[in-house]
Amino acid sequence: MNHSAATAFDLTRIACVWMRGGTSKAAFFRVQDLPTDPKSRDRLLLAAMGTPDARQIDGIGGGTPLTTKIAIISTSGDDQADIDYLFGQVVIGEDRIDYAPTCGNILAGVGPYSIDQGFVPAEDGKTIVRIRMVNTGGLCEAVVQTPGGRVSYTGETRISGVPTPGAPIELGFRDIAGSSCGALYPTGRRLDVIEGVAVTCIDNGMPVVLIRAEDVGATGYETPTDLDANAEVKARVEAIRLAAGPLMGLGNVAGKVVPKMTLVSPPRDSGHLNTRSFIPRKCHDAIGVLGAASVATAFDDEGTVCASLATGPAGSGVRDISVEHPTGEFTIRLSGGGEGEAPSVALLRTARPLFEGHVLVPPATAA
Ligand code: NQM
Repeated sequence: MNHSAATAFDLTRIACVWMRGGTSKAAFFRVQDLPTDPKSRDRLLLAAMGTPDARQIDGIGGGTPLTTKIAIISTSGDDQADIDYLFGQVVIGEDRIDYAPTCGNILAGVGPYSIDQGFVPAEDGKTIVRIRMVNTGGLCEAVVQTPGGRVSYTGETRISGVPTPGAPIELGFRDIAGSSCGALYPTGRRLDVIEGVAVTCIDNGMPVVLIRAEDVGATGYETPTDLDANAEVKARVEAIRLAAGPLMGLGNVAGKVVPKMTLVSPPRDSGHLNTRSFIPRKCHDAIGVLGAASVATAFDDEGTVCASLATGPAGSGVRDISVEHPTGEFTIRLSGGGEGEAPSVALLRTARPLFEGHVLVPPATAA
């Protein structure tokens, strides 16, 4: 740990980069700058974010699940990866970090961060960073723009939910089916009835329960604010989630942030389906990356709750599934798969560092 001299002499300084990855934000740390003991590490990270205060007034956290995330980066010991990415979801209003899920949005920042920090040497043009998602064991190849051997963050790529364009970061995933549940369809079926409602439980990178919006009394086109305020819909969704958890092999999910819950409905624009996702107690302003991968996979398959929504692109070649969400759409590229096999997933994101320096915490929390 770096306890070097600071302007604020009685606070501990930890090197930190605050990054946007896709439509989320996280504090990025190098593993060597943090305590090795997980309890001490988490105490320090919670203090840095300012939690359990829900407003996070005494820390750098953003006060919402999408802006209170942590990424811990190290060199990988796995032959198939260059980098190990450990993700932490700070649970808003609580004194804990949930390491059960990974996060595909924050994953978009891992390639560029790893090059910037010297973990991976940059090529001239593009650099491929092979990332192991420690939380779930899945692998991802990130293609980062590195003209002249340096990461470029600027460009013309736009993603829904981010007002400014940036350099594209291509993410291609491997071995993500059953990431947390052990199987693509963890209940063994494409359709289950839980709490009297037809659902599809799927895990192609993220455990997700899909529900037709109308089946829980929603239209599926509400704003996230309206859904967050709708106690009846939220109670029905949470009851289904609590019952789905054990069926998906996730155990008691009362205190967990998985499975995510996605309401599906017919598309409104030119997409294939429309979504509203609870992550899991608050409605997402867009949709998670791996959440969208799981939703697209269910849409692409037969016999799921999506079957009645629309007809997807046919065939087993490359299919681009456009998932509509509250702030636009997210295209997920699927290839291969079928007959019980999960398709491969590829997609495009942008990311950039917003601030780099040191986060300061009271020394008692850094002991
Ligand atoms: O599903 C939010 C996000 C996420 C996770 C959440 C994500 C993913 O948008 O891979 O990106 O589902 O809690 O950051």
